[in-house]
Amino acid sequence: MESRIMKCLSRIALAFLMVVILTSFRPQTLAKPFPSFSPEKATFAVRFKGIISPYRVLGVFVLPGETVTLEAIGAGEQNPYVLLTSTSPTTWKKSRDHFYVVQASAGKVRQLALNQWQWVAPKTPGMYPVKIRQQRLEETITLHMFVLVPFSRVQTGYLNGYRIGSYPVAAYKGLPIYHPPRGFIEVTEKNQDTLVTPHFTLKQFLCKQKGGYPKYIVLREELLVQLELILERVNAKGYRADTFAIMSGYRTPFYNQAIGNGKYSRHQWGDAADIFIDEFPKDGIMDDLNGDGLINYADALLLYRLIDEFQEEHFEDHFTDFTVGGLGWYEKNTYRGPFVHVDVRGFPARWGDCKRVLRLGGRDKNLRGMCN
Ligand SMILES: [Ca+2]
Ligand SMILES: [Ca+2]
Ligand SMILES: [Zn+2]
Repeated sequence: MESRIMKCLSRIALAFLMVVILTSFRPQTLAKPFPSFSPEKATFAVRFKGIISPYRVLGVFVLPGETVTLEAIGAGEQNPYVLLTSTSPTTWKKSRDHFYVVQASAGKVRQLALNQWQWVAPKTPGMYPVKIRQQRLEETITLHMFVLVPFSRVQTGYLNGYRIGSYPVAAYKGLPIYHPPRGFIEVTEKNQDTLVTPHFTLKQFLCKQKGGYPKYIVLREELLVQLELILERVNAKGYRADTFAIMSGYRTPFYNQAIGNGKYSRHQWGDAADIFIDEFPKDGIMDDLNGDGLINYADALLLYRLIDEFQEEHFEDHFTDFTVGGLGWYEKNTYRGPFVHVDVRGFPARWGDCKRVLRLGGRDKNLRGMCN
């Protein structure tokens, strides 16, 4: 009797075990394949204002009437490129062959040489797309030319009703990058989703201060290129991300002061971003990058190290302008998760949130090395 019950029980147990085994070995074919990351680079690059960018889309910031020299480089100088300009993406003006023929409605274009043009920005602030097209390869780089509202339009700390505050009167160590910015990008509800690189929109850099549209921000092209380069690196290292979550991009001096930040914070000049990876899950805080079940300084430190390593490697090459700057990591607090600050101030600076981590009892061996 007892042995029959035992036999029956063991049969049930065996059946249960089979079910467990079968379900755990179920083929994973139902999972949606995750699309791989594309850096969205063209096979050529555009050079302007001393910046080189291969990205298919890039925001460029110019003053009303400013003259910019644009040059297509890289994919063989003999390849003829054409320049297309427009007031809106539906009214492209195009040249007949590699020589610019049609005068564009937005701004003035003059061909300087093969694959080199001079573009004079319109007088009215706004966004004017300019495309450089390689006819044979059918490849295009689109520059989103933002004509800025000049800095002189700020009156008693306000620009068109939006509070800016005041920039430091004395530049830090007399460095030109700490002079007040030349102008502001006008951000409206309509244009805020404009791409400034293939993986970042204007909206991501908005200051977190209260107030309606239009809002105004400052951005530097060097930061944009830097963020794309880091994003590509992060994906190459196996951390799949379509963009970075930007906790803080541009900050008006008014806002920067209100949150008690340093007088010379690079966020006020539009070349700093506080970033984290937020993909799995997309919940507004840093992901568990190192997979230890916790979301804390160690994940920020992992991202910090990826960027630091990348910047080290590129210190001497032509990306120098984009890769020399500030880098800092931060532990989470009551209000937000861990993150990394990155900027392109032009000289190196490194810091970490050691005090908070050590106070919380961090026992990371690497961390002790970093925090000595
Ligand atoms: Ca997350
Ligand atoms: Ca973690
Ligand atoms: Zn920051």
